[in-house]
Amino acid sequence: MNLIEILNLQVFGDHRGSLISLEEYSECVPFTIKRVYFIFDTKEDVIRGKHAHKNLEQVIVSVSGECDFYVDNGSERAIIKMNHPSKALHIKSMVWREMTNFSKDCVLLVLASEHYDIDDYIFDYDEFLKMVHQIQGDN
Ligand code: T46
Repeated sequence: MNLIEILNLQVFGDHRGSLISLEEYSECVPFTIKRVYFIFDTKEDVIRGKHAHKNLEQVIVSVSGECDFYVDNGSERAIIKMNHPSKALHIKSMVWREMTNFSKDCVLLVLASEHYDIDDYIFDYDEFLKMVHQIQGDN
């Protein structure tokens, strides 16, 4: 399983400025968008996330400012600097995520494949690893 997909979004720019468009069922958003949320005004030294999702798929863009996005699928890990609106992350299910180093002006826009469901969250890292190994059949 790919740990994460980093997408380069097309920027429509002219003398007035720039525009990026995201459409469901496109190459960039390969699911129905059931929910949109944005994260802003995150305080310094805060770690957000610290969970994985059983089913949820998301496309995430830093539309302003920057932060670091740590991802871990149980066997691979990466830190992606989210520092431009044309850079999107497509995170599928069963990926542990943590977001840190938020700049004051950071706004993360998230397109989600499912409605909010607290039962879809895995908050315990050991439980996450156990589930990953069960899915891979190597427990
Ligand atoms: C994720 C990362 C990138 C809602 O009521 N509805 C929602 O759709 C969401 C996303 C959150 N909430 C409530 C639940 C909490 O009381 O908003 C509060 C903050 O959410 P949370 O602590 O989950 O925020 P993050 O930044 O840790 O995680 C969020 C998403 O929850 C998560 O799915 O992948 O952003």
